[in-house]
Amino acid sequence: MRLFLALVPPPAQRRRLGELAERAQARCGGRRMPDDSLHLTLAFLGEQPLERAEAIGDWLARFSILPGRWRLDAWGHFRRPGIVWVGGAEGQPALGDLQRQLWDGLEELGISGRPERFAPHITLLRHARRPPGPELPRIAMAWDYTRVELIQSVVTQQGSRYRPLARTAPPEEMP
Ligand code: 2AM
Repeated sequence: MRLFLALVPPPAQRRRLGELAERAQARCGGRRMPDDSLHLTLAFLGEQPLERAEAIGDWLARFSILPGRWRLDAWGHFRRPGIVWVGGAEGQPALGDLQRQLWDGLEELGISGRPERFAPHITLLRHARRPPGPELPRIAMAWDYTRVELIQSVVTQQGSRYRPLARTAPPEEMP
């Protein structure tokens, strides 16, 4: 099973990201991510056997994260695969801390693949023909996140579809 850990936007942010994807597609072309597939990948785990998927799900369900706010204010572009994304300015260490903490746990479960660099982004378009330009709307969003999800990516004729398998425990109450 092809698995990844991600933050999934709450409905209001998802709608706003969908509108941005629409505008971006009008300029850049390419294939738009469906609104219900929008996410921020924290760890890509690749193909894993079923037993390991279950072990990851059990581990995640016992794990609770420090809730945080990610401020989104920038368009970006990975040229080679034609990915157009939105992300946040530098200087928001909480997401990097969360990504490291998750990989520490994954490595204890025997999973490898921690990337050398983590560039948090939400992919809006794939196979775009042009980069985002200045005519696209300015982005000023804040996303309050409280949980991480384990998601299975299932390849279909219409592209990848995502199926949530497990999630972190609710955040602990402050003492
Ligand atoms: P991205 O689109 O956000 O850049 C599920 O496939 C998610 O895992 C995708 O959102 C993708 O990130 C990421 N992903 C897919 N293949 C990957 C790979 N080989 N290495 C790292 N991340 C990957």
